[in-house]
Amino acid sequence: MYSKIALSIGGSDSGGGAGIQADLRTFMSLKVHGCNVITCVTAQNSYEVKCVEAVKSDTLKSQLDTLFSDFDINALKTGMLLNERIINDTASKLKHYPIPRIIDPVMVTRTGSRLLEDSAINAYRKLLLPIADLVTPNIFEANLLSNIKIRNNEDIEDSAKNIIELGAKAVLIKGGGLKDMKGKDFYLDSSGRRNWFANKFINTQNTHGSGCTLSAAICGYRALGLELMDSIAKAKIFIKKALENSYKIGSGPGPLGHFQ
Ligand code: PXL
Repeated sequence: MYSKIALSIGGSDSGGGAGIQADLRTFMSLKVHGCNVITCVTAQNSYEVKCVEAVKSDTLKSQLDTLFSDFDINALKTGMLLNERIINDTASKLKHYPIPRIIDPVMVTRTGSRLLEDSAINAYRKLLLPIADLVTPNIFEANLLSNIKIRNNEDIEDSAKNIIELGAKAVLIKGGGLKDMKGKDFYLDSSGRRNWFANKFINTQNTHGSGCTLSAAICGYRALGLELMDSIAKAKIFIKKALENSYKIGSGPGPLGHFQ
């Protein structure tokens, strides 16, 4: 019980449904101890991100140093990194920790709020993709990372190839942003292994934090020692159940039900 540790590096969602809070709920559900490094604080409810404040550079780096000097962390994921400075600070530390690194390149919420400054996209390409064991972009993020306009499943496969060429060891592009690709995610890795992971589509408006939850579940299963593709397959089952258990708490999209 709780012998493994996962770390989430990302933003705080005051609404409790996405970001660090979704990640910790996911880790707990998998019985993995969750550590967290806060990169920024958001003031948000179910329909808007009202304000965002970045954590200072020293505070960010100190959170990482303090954790790694004591805990034997088994896997980590990144979420909302907000700007180039935070990406720089994070990447300069992460490259020294040889544990599974899941990079969720969070850029925008489903309700359209920007969670990353435009100038930071190149920093993702240069600094984080080359040290990623897995990158988990949605369609919009894959578009921006690969400069490929994605309209169908062939475009998804081309975009994935491009992201691997940028140095990521593996990529999982989430198809949910396209009408015909709900619940279907494409996996490709640097050895050429490829797979379409498909879930039955769960029709709910309450999807706030689903991207965070998927990458956290993959990270949690990696922390437990599962291989990457097994971790993805299990995370897909986890997210299906969490969507079935999702609920509404405000006037916008509600959070997933992580307790299983
Ligand atoms: O789902 C992406 C995401 C990540 N991190 C934080 C968020 C969100 C979406 O709302 O608020 C803090």
